[in-house]
Amino acid sequence: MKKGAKCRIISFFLVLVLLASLECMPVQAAKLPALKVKGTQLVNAKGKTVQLKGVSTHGLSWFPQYVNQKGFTYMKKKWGINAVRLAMYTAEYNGYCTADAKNKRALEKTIDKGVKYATKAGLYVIIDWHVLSDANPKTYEKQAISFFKKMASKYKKHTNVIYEICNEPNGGTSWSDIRSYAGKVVKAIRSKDKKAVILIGTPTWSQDVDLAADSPLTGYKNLMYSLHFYAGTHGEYLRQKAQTALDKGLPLFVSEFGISDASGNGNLNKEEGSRWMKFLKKNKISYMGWSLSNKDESSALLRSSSKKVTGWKNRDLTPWGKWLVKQF
Ligand code: IDC
Repeated sequence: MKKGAKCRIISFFLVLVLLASLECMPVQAAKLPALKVKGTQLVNAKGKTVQLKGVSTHGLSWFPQYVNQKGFTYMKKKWGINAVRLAMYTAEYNGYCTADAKNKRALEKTIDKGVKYATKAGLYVIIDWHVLSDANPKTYEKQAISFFKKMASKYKKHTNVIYEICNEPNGGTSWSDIRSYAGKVVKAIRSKDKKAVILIGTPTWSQDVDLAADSPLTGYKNLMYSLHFYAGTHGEYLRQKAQTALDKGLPLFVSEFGISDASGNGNLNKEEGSRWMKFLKKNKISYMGWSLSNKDESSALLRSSSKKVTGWKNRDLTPWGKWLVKQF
């Protein structure tokens, strides 16, 4: 082979390697201002209250197609959202801790893409360790520590990344178990990132915020506690719990909610939903609607007949989807 041809082949491969490594590198730090927790509120650098509003994906292994640049940018521009939540199940349906190494890599890749697309779209992005059938976050505590260390070291310069360390502890998991788990995971995140906002789940599917308020985690800044509700099932009694927690100074974040019943299906309760929205607005609590998917269930934002992954029109949205988009 001629020397020139050899050179061209080598340069071609060098360019390929360079492109591949660029693809793996985290994107430039976001231009979005870092948020802090002050009192019970999320605030910007000037101390002004910020209310994040957005949607949660369904499980990332189930519906990865909705993690795409056009979709994220569309929701920001047309729906007016300012945040997105990436829900990664830990146990069920190809969960991060139960499926094989290949699936784990695929999930991490989807998160990388999600953060990249959110950053480009100008959205805050929540990385959610979606504890559900595994009930007690201590079940996969070791895995959580190494996962969040990895994420925090990768995204420490991304001022738009928020960590949610356990979606919904349940099955009788006590606040003291969650508190002990949170102490370890928060420590792991803080060893890489001193400031990122961290959301901590609460007992009974992230409802018992009053228990967390009695003994919140101490020694760290920028922690918030998750409050989840589904208006078809949860009403005034849960708002009372939330009020109790707020009165004790606990910062709350609604990282997931719906207006169907708690199964994610059944009838919508719009009246109760409106009462919740009033409560969130009054207390400037951030909220993320479940779920950006076209699964055939009433908590999906998209109709099952719609195969679009961006550019949704009214006819692509379910009744819940239409209702939620009006709230943003
Ligand atoms: C539901 C999904 C449904 C799935 C089920 C079990 O909508 O398609 O089959 O999980 O994985 C939560 C959970 C969230 C639930 C949702 C509705 O955080 O994962 O999603 N929900 O049941 N807490 C209260 C309600």
